[in-house]
Amino acid sequence: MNKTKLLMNGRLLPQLEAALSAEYDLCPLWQQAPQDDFLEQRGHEFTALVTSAKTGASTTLINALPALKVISVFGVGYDAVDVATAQQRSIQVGYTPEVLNDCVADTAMGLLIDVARQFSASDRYLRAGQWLKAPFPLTTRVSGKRLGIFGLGRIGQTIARRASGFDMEIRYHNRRQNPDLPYAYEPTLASLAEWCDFLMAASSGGAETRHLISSDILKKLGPKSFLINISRGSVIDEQALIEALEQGVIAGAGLDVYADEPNVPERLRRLDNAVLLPHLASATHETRQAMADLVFDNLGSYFQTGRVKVAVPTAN
Ligand code: 8YV
Repeated sequence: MNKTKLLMNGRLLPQLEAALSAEYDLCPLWQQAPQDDFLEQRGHEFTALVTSAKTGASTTLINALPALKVISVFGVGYDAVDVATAQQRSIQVGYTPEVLNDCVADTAMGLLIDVARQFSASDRYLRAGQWLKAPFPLTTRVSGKRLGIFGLGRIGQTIARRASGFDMEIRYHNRRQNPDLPYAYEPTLASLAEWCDFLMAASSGGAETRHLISSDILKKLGPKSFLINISRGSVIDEQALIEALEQGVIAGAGLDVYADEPNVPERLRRLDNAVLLPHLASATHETRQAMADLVFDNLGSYFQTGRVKVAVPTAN
């Protein structure tokens, strides 16, 4: 029996690629040069597309696949996928929420503690032989402080539970208040920033949240407070953040995501009050395997039942 053709946009975990190619006739798009010609001639052959949160699926790609019925995304963020176009064409879009909540929340707390207590900076200090000359300067306490979470979804709530273990007081801002949550709601991002010692960006990316953390919000956060971002680089005005860090408008930032990954501006890399991780929040063996399994299962479920196992919500 002929295997179903599956178009792959960007590299995935080796074991996922192996599992997919055992089940499907897997076609790596990046190996087809020139891609435009390939899509024009053979785009109509594909009913299924597999991609990552990073590579996504653009409007152009979706439009070049007239028979497309299902997209399976490796990741919880689908801002790089044109979901509106896909859903208008009744294309099922599967993704991988929940399974990465713990590792992303662990990373969020790690960044928060690191930027406040300066573990990375003090590690550099020790290795440079500075401890032999003087003790490391005092840092900022974490326990009992105020944590403002922007975007109290599944990941935000997992972070909140961890922060409660540090006796932190928690408030949040979302597009809408959620009365089922045991945390106080701040009506605006500005009031949240003004209130908190640590502002945690845990919202989704995309046009709706682009640059919402602006120079004004950073001024509201203030010179003793910290910003942490485990969501998407697009949520923060990165230039404004660099200026705020350089000028002491805020105390520091812990970042896992950037405006133009993997390019991180030199000015940001020079700053000692920034902890910079290379977008690794979900990158553990266990979590990435769970994500890979769900990418595989979403496709399998579509071909068995006509529905992916976990579909992205309907676009507004
Ligand atoms: C991705 C992420 O796994 O899930 C997301 O949205 O940002 C990460 O967990 C990573 O970008 C690879 O696609």
